[in-house]
Amino acid sequence: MVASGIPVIDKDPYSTENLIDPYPFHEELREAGPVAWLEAHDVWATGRHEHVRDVLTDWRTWMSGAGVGLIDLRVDAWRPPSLLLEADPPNHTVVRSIIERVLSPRATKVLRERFGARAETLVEGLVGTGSFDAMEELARVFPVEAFADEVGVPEEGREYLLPYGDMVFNGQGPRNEYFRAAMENAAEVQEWIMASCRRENLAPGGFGAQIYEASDAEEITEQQAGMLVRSFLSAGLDTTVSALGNAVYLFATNPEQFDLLRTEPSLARHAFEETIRLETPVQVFSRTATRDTEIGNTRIAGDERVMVFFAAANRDPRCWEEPDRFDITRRASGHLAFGQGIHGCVGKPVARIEGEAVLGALARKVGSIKLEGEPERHLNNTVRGFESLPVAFHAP
Ligand code: OVV
Repeated sequence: MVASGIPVIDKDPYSTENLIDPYPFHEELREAGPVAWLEAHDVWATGRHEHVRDVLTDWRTWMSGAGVGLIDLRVDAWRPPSLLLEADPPNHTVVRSIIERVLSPRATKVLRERFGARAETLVEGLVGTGSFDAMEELARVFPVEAFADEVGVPEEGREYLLPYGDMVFNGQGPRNEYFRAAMENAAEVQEWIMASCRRENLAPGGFGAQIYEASDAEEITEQQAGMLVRSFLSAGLDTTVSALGNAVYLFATNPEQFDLLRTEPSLARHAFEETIRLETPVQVFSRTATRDTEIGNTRIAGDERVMVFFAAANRDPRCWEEPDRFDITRRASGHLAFGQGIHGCVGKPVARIEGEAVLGALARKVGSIKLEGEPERHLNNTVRGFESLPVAFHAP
């Protein structure tokens, strides 16, 4: 029940139609006002840049501990809640600072060379080979190999990583067909994930092992350390797979932007930011009100939930000129693809190095990117990306 004068939207953001093309819904949401009521799920939603940012930065009013998807984790959780994503200060602060230390720009600087070299080899092997699937041969390969190596995950069983990510991100949505399909093999997938997070299965020196060092120092328990390693495997794969695939697609369909990148490969880092602004991998997370509050002039009662559409904010015409245009020279900073505030993506230094490595390699090694067929979407309740992306990389 909503008071009169409050905008109500009847579209379901999780319908197949909306997952394929979410942008009409995002526009409707932004134009409805600062906040609207989503009838399909009895939840609030916000999509203007200003209000999305405000909600994300006010963690005292907008908690994460009830979950950041549609489902209230206090009553119904399909996995033990994350100590990082689904937590609030003061507990969140402790674990966040440990992960921040492990993934800081300083600590991850060494990855520039390692990821750069791997990306060049990978891309070189794809140039002039005719038509191939960029998801299969590039976007999924890089995180599952390069990132998982840095975490120190065993090689055997890595085929479980992406299905787990699919569970995690579908798990943020309603219990719809996508949720159910992802959870079909849940027990087996979770068993491998939990085993991979145990100390004895992590390679020495990796991000995972470094988390356990914090338990040696008694900052956290061993059990908490395992849960934090799980956060790497939850958040670090599907997100970057989506971003890399979306980048290849955007360059294939905007060849003048690829020419620009080729003449100026140092734009790679910037191009990655523009990619995730325009095609935002994590489209939406939610928050729950800790008290009666308001968004714009609309009253929100304590314990009510609001879906916070990063992807809608990233195309808000109040914030961006020609928001739907892929322009790797625009000032994309201020985009909310990494969120904002105390829960802003802690892995973004790593994500950015991966993006810069791959886009830099494309800039230096590929002459042109051609779409070779109709791309197929990978539909997920939270992550926007492709299942297959047939392209050819032509030699310069
Ligand atoms: C989907 C996601 C994002 C960030 C963190 C986590 C999950 C987690 O499990 O901690």
